[in-house]
Amino acid sequence: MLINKSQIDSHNAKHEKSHLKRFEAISSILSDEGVHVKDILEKLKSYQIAIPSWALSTGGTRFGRFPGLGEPVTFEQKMEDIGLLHAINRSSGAVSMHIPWDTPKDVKAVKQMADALGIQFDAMNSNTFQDQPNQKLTYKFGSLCNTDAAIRQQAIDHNLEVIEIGKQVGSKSLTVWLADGANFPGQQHQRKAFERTLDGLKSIYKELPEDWFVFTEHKPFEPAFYATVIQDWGTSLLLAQKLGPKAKCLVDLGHHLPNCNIEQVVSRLIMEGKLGGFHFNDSKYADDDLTVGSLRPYQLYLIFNELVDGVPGGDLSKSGFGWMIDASHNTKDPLEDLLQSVEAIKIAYAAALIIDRKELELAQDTNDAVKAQEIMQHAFRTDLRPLLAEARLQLGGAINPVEFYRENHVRAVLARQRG
Ligand code: LRH
Ligand code: MN
Repeated sequence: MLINKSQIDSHNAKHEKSHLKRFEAISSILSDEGVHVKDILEKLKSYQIAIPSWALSTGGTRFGRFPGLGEPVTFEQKMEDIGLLHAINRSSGAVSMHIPWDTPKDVKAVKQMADALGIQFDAMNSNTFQDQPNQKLTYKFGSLCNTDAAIRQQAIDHNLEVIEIGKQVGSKSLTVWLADGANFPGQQHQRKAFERTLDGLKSIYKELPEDWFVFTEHKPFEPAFYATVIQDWGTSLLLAQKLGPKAKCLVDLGHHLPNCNIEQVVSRLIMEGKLGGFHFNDSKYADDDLTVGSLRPYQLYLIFNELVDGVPGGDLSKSGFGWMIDASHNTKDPLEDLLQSVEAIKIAYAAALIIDRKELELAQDTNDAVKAQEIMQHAFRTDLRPLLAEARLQLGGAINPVEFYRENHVRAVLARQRG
């Protein structure tokens, strides 16, 4: 299913009058506050978020999965759905592939399709946390950390295969998330498991093309329920520092224990030049993979505050970081969920861009906590949705993505087409 321009135009024609009223109102308020609205619009327009190929259908949990209609099965159909999202919000111009879940039958055809849809290939994801049908050796007791050298080599070879596919589609990075760990004290030697993992990553690192990065993704638990080898940002940073300049740390927001100050972790990684990118999602308890900003939009805003503060000029699209969503849908239409997630990410970015950083620095230097909070919360509480809508409008997208999606019965059309 392709979205055509007349659908976008008729939607925008309906919403344009009220949109312009809101946009002009907030633009004049922000200009009075010394904010360069044009500059922010350009930053928002060039900021693209990658859609995970594995989040376009219903994820399910171990207790059940309730698939919806018209969900994509082939990688080509997943690309089609990402093309739909991008046509609607002009902000989803990249895909993050997961191998072997998305091993394309015809890489060239997939690349041509992506080019036609204006979609880039963001980080590739390897998978040594499941045993594939014709796999020789099991990852039951881990992959790169496994005590069996043949299993470690099998995992290294898989990552090199993923890099090969990535090179053909134009990706420039590999995300390595390892389920490796132990369920019981004494089951695994903590240091030896780390050292075997480091050795394995070194074998992968030395095969990385010159202009590529490898991201290590930390996670405290699940599926390992006592110790995970790459359990937190400290271990991920240690690995990245020991591997070299092409190794960075990927921050999945759901991979932090309750009350972890994730924005402080981001600040540290930026400071060390070791932030590689993000898997955006939201959670209340654990790795819930819920809609971004659906539970803790203020934490997301605080993370973007560190990013805008840490990246020269606050232009995140030029930072080289990986901006990816990693979510799983159980009760929402996957495409509506992703439209909401992209919106929440861009709202957090926009709010961080309007912070009066001079006044904030003064408040921090004079230990004026009240003033600092006033400045921070003023930006967070300013409704910047008209700026996002204007950015979309200027890029040829829909003023109100979710409404557009429903007005055009996109899911029903997909269900009819895909049966
Ligand atoms: C692990 C994870 C990882 C992906 C997987 C789908 O929880 O966040 O990034 O490989 O989800
Ligand atoms: Mn993730």
